[in-house]
Amino acid sequence: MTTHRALKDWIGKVAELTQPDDIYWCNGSVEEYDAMAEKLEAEGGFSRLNPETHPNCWLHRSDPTDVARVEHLTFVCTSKQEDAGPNNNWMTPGKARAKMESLYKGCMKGRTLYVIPYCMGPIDSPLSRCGVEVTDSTYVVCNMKLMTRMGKQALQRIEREGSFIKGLHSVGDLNPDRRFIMHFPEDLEIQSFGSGYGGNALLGKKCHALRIASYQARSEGWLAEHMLILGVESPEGKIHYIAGAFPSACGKTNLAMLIPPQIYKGWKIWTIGDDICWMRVGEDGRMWAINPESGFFGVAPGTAANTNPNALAMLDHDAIFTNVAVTEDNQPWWEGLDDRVPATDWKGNPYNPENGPAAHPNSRFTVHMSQCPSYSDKAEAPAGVPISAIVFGGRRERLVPLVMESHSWRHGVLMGASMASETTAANIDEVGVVRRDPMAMKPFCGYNFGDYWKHWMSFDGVSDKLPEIFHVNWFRKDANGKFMWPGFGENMRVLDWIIKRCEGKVGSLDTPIGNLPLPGDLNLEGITVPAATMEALLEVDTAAWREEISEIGKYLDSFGARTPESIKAEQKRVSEALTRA
Ligand code: SAT
Ligand code: MN
Repeated sequence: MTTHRALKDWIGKVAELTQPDDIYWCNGSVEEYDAMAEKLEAEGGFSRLNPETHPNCWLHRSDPTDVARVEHLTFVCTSKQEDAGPNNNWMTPGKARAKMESLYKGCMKGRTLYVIPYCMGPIDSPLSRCGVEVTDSTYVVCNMKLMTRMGKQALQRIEREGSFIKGLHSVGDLNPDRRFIMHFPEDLEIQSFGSGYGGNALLGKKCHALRIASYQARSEGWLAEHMLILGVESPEGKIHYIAGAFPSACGKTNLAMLIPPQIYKGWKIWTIGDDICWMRVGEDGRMWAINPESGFFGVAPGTAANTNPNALAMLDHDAIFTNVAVTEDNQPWWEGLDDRVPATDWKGNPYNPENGPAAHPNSRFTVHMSQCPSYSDKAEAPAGVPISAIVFGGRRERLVPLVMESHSWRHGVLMGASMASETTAANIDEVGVVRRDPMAMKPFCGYNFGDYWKHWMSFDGVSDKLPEIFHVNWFRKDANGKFMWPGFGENMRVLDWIIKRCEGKVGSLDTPIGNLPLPGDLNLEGITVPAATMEALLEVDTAAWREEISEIGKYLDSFGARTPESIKAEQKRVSEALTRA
């Protein structure tokens, strides 16, 4: 229980509405986690994986209709529709509350109501923020234990500080027609019903740390972003931290855990986070960042010894696997892992390739970040880490070069706002369609994108030590549909160039769309990318870019009066430069 009056009152009200059999306050201990996992096993929601090869690892099979975030059922409920913006689904707070109240009525009968106090960010960091998730899902409790600082210490901080985000979650009956993820940023509240999956149910993640936090960050002068954070250490021991925004399932986890190729002997990549980054300009004028999460909820398919050996190494003990396949001897398996043939698919049926992939394309692992071999204890630093570069990237088969540096902060904001990507299995919609995804925040910005760009622009000139902004694209394909750049560990070569630019050690080719590497400045030692391919990867197709910048202009304008003049001016500047080119 708690001494916090408002918290106690709220739990009382929720219990009255939802009618649980029991109320349980989570303390966050290891013993509690183990007991919860066993309880979930007894409920049929967990099964133990091979204890010899994967000690303390669990398999969860979700409802087959509940396998990804549901953007069409996700709402931002501000008093005024313009504040949510065209980038969000909107409902009046009154209507949304009434709808949710009718769904919550009696929904926890026969179930336990769990109270999960959690802290997003290091428990002693001034950048961290707390919340309380109420849920009837034992699976959510187990995941929240790995993904957040959960339990006693978080509750103590809440009691000390007073404020917290209220998150109410029930799996309901998992009926997709009775599924809603509602956000009330003005009241710092989240209500989720009808899904037990990932970002729909682990409310600390996208709902709190992105949608609600981005809203708070705007009024408090900081940034809550969909970014990984990594450190690049040189053989001399100097570390540069880089934050990178990529849409869901575009390789953030792989990049955050990159192992440098052979020729980068003595270099080391440190992982701070793989999904979310909270940043604030420090007294020294640099941008300081924390990862609000304490674990990884990563995409399993494609994770293998050659793509992400660090991830593989952290997944053989104390992990949760959701919707993966299993082998005959009960080990977790997914497409791309190795050439074994699984025995059972993600639905629990005997594996038959005619029924599609064995593991669901959005199947996931949940694991505490300390299990990652490249984990940096700077992830616990209350002050965070200073960011040298911000990198934006999408999944684009054509047009967008491998890497380019922005001309300025303002240009960098335009680059971020212009991001586009082919959609992935992380959302329930169609896969492979190009859509605009500014700063990879399309599904996650808790307010009008026009205001969001204005907020980003407001940092212009506040300090001369802000991060440099870059844009990358690992996903270019040739005429035969083959990837042109080797990617994965070889992306180190691009990070190397980015750092050299930050340190002013190399020049660049100034083009209307950004500064590109000069021939020879990208280190290609030890890989064979044909010269023509390299040229294509760094080519600026002026005619196609004129079209792209005009499309970008239209997209920015679609946010009407909320689009700031500063970003329109930047679009105009680039557009004119392209006309002259
Ligand atoms: O399901 S989550 O939102 O947690 C994962 C993702 O889409 O990035
Ligand atoms: Mn994500």
